[in-house]
Amino acid sequence: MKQFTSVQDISDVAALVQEALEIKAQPLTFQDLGRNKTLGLVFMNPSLRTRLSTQIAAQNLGMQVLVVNADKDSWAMEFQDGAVMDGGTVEHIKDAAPVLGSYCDIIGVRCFPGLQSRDADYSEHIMQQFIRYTGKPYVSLESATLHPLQSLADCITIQEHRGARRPKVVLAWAPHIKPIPQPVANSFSEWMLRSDVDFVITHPEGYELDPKFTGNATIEYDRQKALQGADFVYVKNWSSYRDYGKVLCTDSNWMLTEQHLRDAPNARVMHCLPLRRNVELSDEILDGPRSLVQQQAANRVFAAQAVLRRMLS
Ligand code: SN0
Repeated sequence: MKQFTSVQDISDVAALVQEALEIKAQPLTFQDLGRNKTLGLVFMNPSLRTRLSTQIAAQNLGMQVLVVNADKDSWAMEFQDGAVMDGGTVEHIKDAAPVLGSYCDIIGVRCFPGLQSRDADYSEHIMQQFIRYTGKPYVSLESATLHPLQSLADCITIQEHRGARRPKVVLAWAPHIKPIPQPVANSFSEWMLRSDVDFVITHPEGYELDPKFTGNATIEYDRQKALQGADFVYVKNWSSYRDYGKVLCTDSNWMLTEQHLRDAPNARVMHCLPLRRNVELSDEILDGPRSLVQQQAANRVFAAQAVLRRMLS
C-alpha cells in the first residue's frame, strides 16, 4: 500500500479491521518489520491522539519516528504555485517536501482545511503537494476533508462491541462554539457505507455533508426518529458544507443527553475527541457505561499499526 488518504485506498475494509484486531492481541509480532525505516510526521495543526498513537504504532513495528510541528517550530510554508514569496511564508512546499522525502521512508501529514474556500479545501491541494513532492508513501493524519485513521479506529471499535445482528449506526450532529471542519464526519460516513451496518445521519437542515462522501446514506432531520433503536451513536459537530464553514445552528437541544436516548436503551456513544463537555455531549453520558470514547482512542494505535504494517510489507 502506497497511500492511505481515504477508504478508497482500501479494497477490503473488513480484512483491515481484522488485521488490526490481530495486532491488538499481539502488538509486537512484527517488531522487526520497520527496522532501519523512518516515519516522518508533519503537523500543520495540533494533535494529541493522532500524534502519540501513530508514534506508538511505528515503535511497535521497530520504526524510527521524526516529528515536525510545522505550525510552530519549522518555517512557514508556501503552497501557492508561482507565489512571489515576499511576505510571511519562508519556504515553498516544492523545496521543503523533497527534503522530508529524502530523510523518511513514509510521510504522514495533518493539514486541516482553512474553511475559507470550499474549492481550495476540497481539492486537497496541500495534501496533494505533500504526496507529489515527497515522492514517498503517504498516510493522512487528517486532511482538509477526511480523517481515515480515526474512521478505521471507529470501525475496529464497532466490530468489538457489535452483537450478532447488523447494527444501526447513527451519526448525530452536535453544537459547538466555533466552526469545526467536516473531515471526521465525511470520513466516518464513507467508512460506514463500506461496512456491514445500517447507517443514518441526523443534523439540522443546512448541515448536509458533501454527497461524494455520504452517498446513499439515510438523512433524517428528526433526531428523535433517527435515534430509535440505535446501537451506536457517533456524536460530532461540523460546520456547514453548503454555507461553507458557517455555523447555522446553536440550539443546545442538539447536545446529546441521556434523555435523548430513551428510545435507544442499548446505544453506545462514540466521539473522536477532543470534545467540549456539556456542549456536544453531557457528562452523564461520557462518565457512564454507554461511552466508547476511550476505547476508540485506544484503538487508534492498532489502526495506525495495521496501516503502517501494510505500507512496510
Ligand atoms: C478537529 C476536528 O476535525 O473536528 C480535530 C478532531 C480530531 N477538532 C477540533 O478542531 C476541535 C477544536 C475545539 O476547539 O474544540
